[in-house]
Amino acid sequence: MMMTTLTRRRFHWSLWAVPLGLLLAGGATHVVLMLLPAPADLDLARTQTSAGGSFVATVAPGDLAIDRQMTWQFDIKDAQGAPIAASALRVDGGMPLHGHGLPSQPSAPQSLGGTLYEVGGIRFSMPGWWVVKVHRATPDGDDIAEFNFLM
Ligand SMILES: [Cu+2]
Repeated sequence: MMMTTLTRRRFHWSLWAVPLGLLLAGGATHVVLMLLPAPADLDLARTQTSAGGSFVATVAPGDLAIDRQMTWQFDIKDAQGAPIAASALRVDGGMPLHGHGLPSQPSAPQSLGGTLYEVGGIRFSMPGWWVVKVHRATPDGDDIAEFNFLM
């Protein structure tokens, strides 16, 4: 009777050892990533030219806050300085060192007239390095302008 109890207890431990180990290893990797500092030469400029050069975007994020839905304004013009159809634009983002996106789904950009657009539903959920990306759909795929934020 005693032996059976001991064996059963040992069996339970071995059952937990693998998932527990994986959990700890996964957690440790995440902690190491979280501790990595953002690049020292991070470009914090609020005006950025897209990687493909098809547009220039300026962001006016207003008051930055953690864990609050924010509505931001963007000035976005094509290479000729003209507005871009709002339907060709979208915004997303995330934390490059943590491998996760925004905890929210930003709304579709709304034209405020001219080259001004408004995007709601932008949220940061923790301190650290965040990237917010403006995508412009083009026949050759998305052209993207990136903004860095240190929270
Ligand atoms: Cu994170």
